[in-house]
Amino acid sequence: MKGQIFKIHSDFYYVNTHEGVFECKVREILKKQREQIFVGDFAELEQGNSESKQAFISKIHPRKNFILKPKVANIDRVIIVSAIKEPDLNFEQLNRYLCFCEYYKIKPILCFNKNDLCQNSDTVKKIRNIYETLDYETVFTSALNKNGINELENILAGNTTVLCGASGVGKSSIANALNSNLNLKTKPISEKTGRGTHTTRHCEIIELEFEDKKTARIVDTPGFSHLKFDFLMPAEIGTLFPEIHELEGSCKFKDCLHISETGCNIIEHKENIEESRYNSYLKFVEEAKEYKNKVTYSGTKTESSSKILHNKTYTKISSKKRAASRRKENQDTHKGKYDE
Ligand SMILES: Nc1nc2c(ncn2[C@@H]2O[C@H](COP(=O)(O)OP(=O)(O)OP(=O)(O)O)[C@@H](O)[C@H]2O)c(=O)[nH]1
Ligand SMILES: [Mg+2]
Ligand SMILES: [Zn+2]
Repeated sequence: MKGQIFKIHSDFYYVNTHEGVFECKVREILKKQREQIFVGDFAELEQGNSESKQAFISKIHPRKNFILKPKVANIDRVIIVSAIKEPDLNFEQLNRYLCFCEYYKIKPILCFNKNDLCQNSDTVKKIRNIYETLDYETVFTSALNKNGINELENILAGNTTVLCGASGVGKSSIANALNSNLNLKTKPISEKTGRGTHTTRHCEIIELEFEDKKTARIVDTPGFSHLKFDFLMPAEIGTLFPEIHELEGSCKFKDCLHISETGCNIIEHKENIEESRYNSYLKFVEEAKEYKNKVTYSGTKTESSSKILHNKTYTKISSKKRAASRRKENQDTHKGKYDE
């Protein structure tokens, strides 16, 4: 019997099937293979007793796609939820989530929540100026007074969409605004730190049906703040910023990092790249440099170490070969834009 995992609580996996919901454990063999299991995975179930709603997961079907933070598989889009205020909008954090979507090739939608707290502010102008110019789809919402929730329904309809974003920005509140029967737990941000309190602890797929009978699936997730670009080479970071990527082909050096190199086309067109975007770019390049330092030239062909992160395996090979293969990959990265 096949089903889809919609919730994981410690050792228990909750699976939706044609015969209803099953509470499952995982077969030892899968655990031994160290197979990671994600919410959204399609699983093969073995039922011990035909009366019972308990079963074992014996196989995980190949994934269409996945993201690692939060761990979710087989999704159509990611909505990056930010609060315009309370907590203050963190542009670097937003760019991080955006670049992760670019990396995973999953279409991002930017949701700016709590717009009841502040309209037409400098922050809102800055948001419009940066992200609408870059052609990212944006929506302004208030989970509190339901402003923008209809527009959000239209964006969600027919898709499985993950709600990502820092703790306290209002992901669960938005889900509750989409369906008032949900009653997901929400909690005010801490007065002391001004940050969220990590209220949601698990990812969960939630089925929605709107008044016009359209349906959608969303995944509520815990807020994450520890995303780092410590698994890419520095020269790959530019591919994650569309406004940099479209210019970097004309830099004099193919491995140009667009920091202070001669003949850099990005530096030449600096006015085309918004300052906070460029600062985020520089920060991510620094993180990637730390990674590069870890996997520098080992000098032998016996590949002594490799690192499996995200869906890539990096092996210690000569920097010359690495540069060549990265170049090819950079060219490939934006071929299909998002795999929808
Ligand atoms: N004024 C206002 N407050 C909101 C809005 N959306 C959410 N909040 C409040 O913000 C706080 C945090 O909301 P949550 O929905 O718990 O945030 P979350 O993103 O799910 O947080 P985690 O589960 O910790 O990741 C709660 O007190 C909500 O009532 C909004 O649109 N306007
Ligand atoms: Mg929550
Ligand atoms: Zn350059």
